[in-house]
Amino acid sequence: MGPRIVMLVDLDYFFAQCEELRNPSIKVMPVVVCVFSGRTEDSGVVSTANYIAREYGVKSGMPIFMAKKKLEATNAVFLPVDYTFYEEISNKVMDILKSFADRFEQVGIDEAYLDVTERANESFQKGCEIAAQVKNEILRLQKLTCSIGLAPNKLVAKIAADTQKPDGLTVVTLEHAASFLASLPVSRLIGVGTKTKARMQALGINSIFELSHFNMQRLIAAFGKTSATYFHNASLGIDEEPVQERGEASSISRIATLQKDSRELDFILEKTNELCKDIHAALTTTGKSFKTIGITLVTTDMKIHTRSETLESPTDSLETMRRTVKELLERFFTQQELKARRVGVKISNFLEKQRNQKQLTSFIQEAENETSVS
Ligand code: TTP
Ligand code: MG
Repeated sequence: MGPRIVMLVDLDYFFAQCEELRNPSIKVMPVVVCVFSGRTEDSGVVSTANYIAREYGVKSGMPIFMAKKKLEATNAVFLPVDYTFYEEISNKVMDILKSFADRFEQVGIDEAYLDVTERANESFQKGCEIAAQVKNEILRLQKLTCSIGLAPNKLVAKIAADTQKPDGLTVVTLEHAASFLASLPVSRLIGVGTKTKARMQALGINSIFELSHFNMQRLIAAFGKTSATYFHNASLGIDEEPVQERGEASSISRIATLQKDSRELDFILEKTNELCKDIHAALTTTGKSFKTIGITLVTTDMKIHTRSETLESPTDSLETMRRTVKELLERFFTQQELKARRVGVKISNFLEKQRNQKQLTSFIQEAENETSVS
């Protein structure tokens, strides 16, 4: 069985592109979509900007007054966010994407992973053709451009998609995954934020190549086993996270809002332990056991993050559920510097065994043997 074929589709400058759809005459101007806080006329931050505005240095998260300054000499348009409108368009695009996928996972308002392994007959060439069709259909039906990364897993697909924007299609095969990543800075890996990047720099690690060759014992000493293993595997382009359908029939989930935004593990665990207990009670009535445990975090920037772990064998243990949730949370907060606003837990049963598990496992072992020599 060949490697998986996974794509990440990310719509270009999404909120601003939606605004251009509504009013095509602004397409030739810098367009800045703003979250106005209402305190003063210009207080608030930039949500996103079109690529014309980006040429002037305007970015997501920048204060509006700063964006106005950068665009002073232009005919720039500043518009307030209209989530309802963007969501409507997002839903239509997601429906198109679903029709192209064996398995589909939406990860944000303008992003989704598609596993196309089966319909591409395990051929990367065919996968590329599907990716091109996806781009054509989104353009034809919704008049929107997107950027796609096509790769053997989610991790590489995401980085590939970010490489060429807007309107890009970047393909990275299994054989080229490690060399594709090697020259990139570590900050390109999901989970390496400003703090982790600085800690890696202090260890002399700047590029992903340097990370992949860094002594494993020292990496564990610096980041702990779970994160060190993640960083090491990620640096080699190894990632086994499946593309997960949301809302599967065989899943039980609970989500709750935290009393305050937080990244404090003990505080969050109090809430997730309660959720686990609820889920476990519901599970008991079904008489089933589960194999996959996932967490969902809505962070202060309103983005939705999910992480999951699939166990070797099914279980109905509350303790295992809680322990796995704790590990997933620990890993998430080592990789992200965001605070959580809402937390969720989900358990699910996977009927089919993940198709390429065996092959990837042997790839990991080979890769580790190679690097442990250095
Ligand atoms: P992104 O996909 O990160 O950004 P984008 O689509 O605007 O641009 P790109 O071409 O680089 O993909 O985010 C999707 C939408 O989420 C974006 O259009 C607006 C919103 N958003 C914010 O409101 N604040 C932020 O800080 C970011 C990063 C995004
Ligand atoms: Mg986008």
